[in-house]
Amino acid sequence: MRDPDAAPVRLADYRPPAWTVEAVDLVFELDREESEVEAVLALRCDVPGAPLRLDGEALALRWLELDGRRLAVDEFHLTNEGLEVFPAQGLARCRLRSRVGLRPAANTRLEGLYASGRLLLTQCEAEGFRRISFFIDRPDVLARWRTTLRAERARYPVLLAGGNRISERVLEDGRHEAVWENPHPTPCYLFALAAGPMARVSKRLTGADSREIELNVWVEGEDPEPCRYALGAVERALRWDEQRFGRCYDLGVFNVVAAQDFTMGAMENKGLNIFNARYILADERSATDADFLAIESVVGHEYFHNWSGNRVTLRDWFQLSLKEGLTVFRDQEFTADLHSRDLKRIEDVRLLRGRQFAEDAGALAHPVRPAEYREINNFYTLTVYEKGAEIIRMLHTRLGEAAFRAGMDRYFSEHDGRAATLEDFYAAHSAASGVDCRDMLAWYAQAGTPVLAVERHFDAEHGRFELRIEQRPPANVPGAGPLPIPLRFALLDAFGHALPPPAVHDAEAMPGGGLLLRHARHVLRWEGLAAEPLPVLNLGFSAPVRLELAYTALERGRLVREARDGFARWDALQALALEVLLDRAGARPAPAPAEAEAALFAALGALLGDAAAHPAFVAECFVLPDIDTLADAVPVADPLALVAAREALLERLAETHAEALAARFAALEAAAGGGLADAAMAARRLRHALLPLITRRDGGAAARALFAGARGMDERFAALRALLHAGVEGAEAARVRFAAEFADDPLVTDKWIGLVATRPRPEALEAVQALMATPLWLPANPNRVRALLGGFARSNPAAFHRADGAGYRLVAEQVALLDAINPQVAARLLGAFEGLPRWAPAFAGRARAALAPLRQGERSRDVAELLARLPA
Ligand code: B3K
Ligand code: ZN
Repeated sequence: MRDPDAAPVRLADYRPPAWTVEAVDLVFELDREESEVEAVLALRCDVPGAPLRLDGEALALRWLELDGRRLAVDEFHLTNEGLEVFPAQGLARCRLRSRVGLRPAANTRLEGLYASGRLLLTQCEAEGFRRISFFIDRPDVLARWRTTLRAERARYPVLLAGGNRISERVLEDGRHEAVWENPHPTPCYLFALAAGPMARVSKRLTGADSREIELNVWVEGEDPEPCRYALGAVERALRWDEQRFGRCYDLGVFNVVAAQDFTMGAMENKGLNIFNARYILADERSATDADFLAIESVVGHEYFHNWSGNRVTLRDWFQLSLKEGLTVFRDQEFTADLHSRDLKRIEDVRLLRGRQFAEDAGALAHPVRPAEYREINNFYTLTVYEKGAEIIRMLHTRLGEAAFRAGMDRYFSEHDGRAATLEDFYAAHSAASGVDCRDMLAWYAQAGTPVLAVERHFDAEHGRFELRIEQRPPANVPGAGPLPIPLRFALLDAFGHALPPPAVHDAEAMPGGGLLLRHARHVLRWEGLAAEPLPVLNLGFSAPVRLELAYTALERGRLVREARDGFARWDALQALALEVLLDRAGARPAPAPAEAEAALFAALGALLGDAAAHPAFVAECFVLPDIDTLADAVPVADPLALVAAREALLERLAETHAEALAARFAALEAAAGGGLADAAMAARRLRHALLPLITRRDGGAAARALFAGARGMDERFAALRALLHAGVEGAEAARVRFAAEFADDPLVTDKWIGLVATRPRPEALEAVQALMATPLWLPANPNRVRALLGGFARSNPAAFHRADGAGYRLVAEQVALLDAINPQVAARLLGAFEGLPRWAPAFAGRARAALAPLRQGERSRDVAELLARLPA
């Protein structure tokens, strides 16, 4: 085990590798109890005289050979973290052969080689390969890979590794062998294998560059049909990347494997993606619409990594957002192009404002490119992913699609087969566009969300209108300087028409419209206006900032009705709801709360009655800001007061529009039965957004009827949620029936468990504890932990923040237990405390007390690092 107190890794200390691995030849003798790995590394020394050091953890070294000679024990030095080979020093090249033993079945960290069901799988990113073989485990060591897998044929009939399969044969004693070769220079974090009894769905196609490609999606067992939707998503992703980014697939086969035990969502290993089963397996009987959309998006994300991450990889882990932010941007565009751009933007901004802003303002805030880390796995965060994607989106907004595409082409061709930095990326874009956009790098260096405070001035006499914009540093990073902000905006005249851009300004015009603000202060001036216009700022959320601009309730109502794009209309509605909720919670007084509530209800009522309004858009409008978003909007939050205010507002909304809610729900019944077509999904989205409101008034009648007559999982699950969360008659009976029907499906079991954990009542805590005392509690299965404890800690503020502190204690105790099983899962859960510095003192005090015992025992590096950042 590495020392949790060891000095942090610093970006400033980066040095190119002294030794590199040019080629790797691996031979695995696979077995779930005891596997053996023989590795031959062709090594080259680039810094004459440098010692040869290899990373290695939890490996049972059998022997070492250097250039064909077995090494004596005094010829190398072995520690918990790796190996130094003394006779290699001074050599320009050498071949190191090692043999190690591994115990996959005992590997509950799910890092390195591990067992899941009857499968053997690997997970190497970020630093898992060192748990498979001694290696120079860093992303800037790119090698060519040959992997031989040998195993008992009956137990491991399918043997997959990265790259193309070049041979297979039957061995003696019931064993067989497959050999795979990956010709592209690839770092070890992208290595993968999968072995075991698996079935596949498959499709052959011809790439845009005429390459013949076989796509396979595999799952344990005999029935591959639930992989069919994912296979379609792979094909859509492949075609989209060809068309939108001109990127072709580069091997003869693309394999995807679904795993029931997987720490994250999925992993983009070269030619062999390994996925959490929840992002592969789906049919209408067992998956919701949100599941299908998430599958398509994650499949796209991992596929897109083949260029943004794999063909061009990272120089070091500090550059993580170079692949993650960029690839999130690419998957967001994929979904927007295939479905609805407005809706995708709304969803992404909701996540960003609810969760990333909170992360960036909390105890665990960090820059998109942190300056140091102890455990890199702690930095796979919303900040690195989602804020990272926003920075790429700002670049896209600034340059426009054509110049952005030219910059991407240049980046990919200049760095193909290499390890790159963020500087390389912005240099490629600057060179291709002729616009020096390297100033965007400042966004990566500074934590926190900048504020844009805007004042309006109208001089009626001269028809002059001014927007005075001040960029303020994030509250938690007081000294920060101004960042480049691409601002899109519009002014509406009295008739709702958009006015031309400002006549006078001191900012830089962007090709696609809008202005690039570079300074702390800007003034935009319009002349010759007949009446005061209504400005809409940060259109499409063109920059990830907090906008402070005071509107009256009437003006916000106008924006909901008159703004041009769906995002701006939704955003105005959210702002109205936020104002009402914060006022009602006593968190931030509104100038005219009754008017604001009236405007909110009027706008929602109008949307409900507007048969022409897109149902999915209306659904988004009915999803009011969540507690994270509310808490993030005030310097100190009382979570339970926010919960109460939100509950009360939903009650009044349900009452005010009772008839219209029921009418719209009924009117969409036929449309909602149309399978997976976008129109049917939209109808269900709206019906299921309205159902919880309807359930507040009808005692659960509509939800019970929907549950009984459900035409698929989306309806069935929406009905169950409405029933369970409201705790109405029939709720428990429905849960029991649902649980029994899907008892052998772990993913659907996670779904109902998640509902129990998120029931917005303090007693949800006892329900969670009760489940933990049953065989359904599987602490070594990350999906189950996330469903039960993740759902409780992150999505049930009413129970997590319980006034007796029991919610905090439950989570803290479980972090300690889970840390011994899977540190990444434990550390994720601990993240639920990130908001602690901004919780009202009574809550913060109880949370600190709950965390205190955790600070006593021995902890993983993952958990220790986060604990050190949470206030004691
Ligand atoms: N790159 C992986 C995440 C690996 C996480 C390691 N702790 C999945 C993804 O972002 O595509
Ligand atoms: Zn990714």
